[in-house]
Amino acid sequence: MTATTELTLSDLRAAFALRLATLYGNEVPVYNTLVDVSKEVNEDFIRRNGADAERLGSIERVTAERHGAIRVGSARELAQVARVFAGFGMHPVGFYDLRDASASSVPVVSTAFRPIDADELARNPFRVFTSMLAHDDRRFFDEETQQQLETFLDARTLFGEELLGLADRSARDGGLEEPDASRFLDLATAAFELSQEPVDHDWYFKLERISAVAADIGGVPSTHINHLTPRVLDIDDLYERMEARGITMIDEIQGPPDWDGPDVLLRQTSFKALAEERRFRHADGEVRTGSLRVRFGEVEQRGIALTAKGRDLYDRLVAEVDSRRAAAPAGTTRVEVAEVVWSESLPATERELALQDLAFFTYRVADAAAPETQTESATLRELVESGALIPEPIVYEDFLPRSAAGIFQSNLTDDGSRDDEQEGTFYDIERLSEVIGIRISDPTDLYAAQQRASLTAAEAALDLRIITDA
Ligand code: OOG
Ligand code: NI
Repeated sequence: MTATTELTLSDLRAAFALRLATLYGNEVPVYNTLVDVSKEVNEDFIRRNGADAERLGSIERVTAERHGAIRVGSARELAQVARVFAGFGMHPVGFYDLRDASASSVPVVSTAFRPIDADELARNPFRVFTSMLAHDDRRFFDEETQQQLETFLDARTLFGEELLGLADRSARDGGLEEPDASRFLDLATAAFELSQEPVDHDWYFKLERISAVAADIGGVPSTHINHLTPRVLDIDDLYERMEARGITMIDEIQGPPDWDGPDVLLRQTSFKALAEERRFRHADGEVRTGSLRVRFGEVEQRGIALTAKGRDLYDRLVAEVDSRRAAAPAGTTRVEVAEVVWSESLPATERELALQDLAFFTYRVADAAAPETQTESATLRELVESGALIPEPIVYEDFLPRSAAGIFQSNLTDDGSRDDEQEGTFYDIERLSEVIGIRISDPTDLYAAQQRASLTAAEAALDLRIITDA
């Protein structure tokens, strides 16, 4: 009897992430520089900070960690890519409407496909930020352009039947055996490779005048990886090292500022898109080489997930920073104002973030925590302050709409055009769930469930009821 090797969903996901990295590194070599610098940053950070450095993820996980970004054109394409990702154990989480998060023309709505369970995330956290063109949104596309887009998008096939069939089988059976596993990986990776087919010049640039993002989605015959993002432990250090190598970064690091308290949510930055050669078919029928700037490099630093209450506070701080900056002397940066606002408004310790119900933690029962006196209940604060329960941060696995818009925008050479007098197409998490045919999870619900499960286990271990403010 021969033993068959089965690749589980997480094996397949890890292999998929590696294959995409090889593909993307060949297509955009500066990505490899970014990965090298990220490794140096992480190694130096561990050297400086010892065991504490791994509080938000082991060095193995952080070094291997990537998120990708892709863009599709229609509901049909989004539903299909969801099937492909399900074959890798990646499910839709979160809804991001970038049409309103951005002043320029970014006509997309997005979700992220990622593993959901804590142990699946620990095995391999690969996630893909996935945007769908809102091609029926009248603010961006008039009726004629909408129809042309529909015709163009309906005529292309991004994901073939064989790929979709293998993906469905992998999702159903929790993985695939060889040789199907390799075939699935080959087809899935190829689906995200940059097409060599010539681009219709006039159609592409008609869309580009409306939105460079729309052209990148609806002006080309297939989809491709837009970027792959490594994770670093010190994004300020990375930013400086990239600039020192002569690579132009966008003006600011997006998201929370560098400050003395714990890292929360997500900080991101990117370097500007580089010119890449593409072949264009012109109206005279001739194919000539030109260049496009659509793909860029991005890097991120992840922090602790915020509760709904913490997120409200974060959103208020973002607004506060904007209004104080408007009143500040010219030349004051967002980051300078943010450092001040943050130190005034947010607790500077993990413990207080936990006890004020601002951020998510799991709670571990301390080894020597057999309760001395038999009490029926205790508050979370008592248990944490006495050392009976040890909070451990839950890492933010998702994205931020304003940062995403900033990342999209930082790579647009002009603002495109939009007509805000028109009514936009309505999208929310429910509507996009219907498009995909799968319920999109709310990220806050996932973190809350993880925290709750740890408290329930602690209650059983300590044999008492834990009283929380939440
Ligand atoms: C996605 C931009 C957003 C992020 O990390 O927030 C993003 C795109 O450019 O397609 O990747
Ligand atoms: Ni990204």
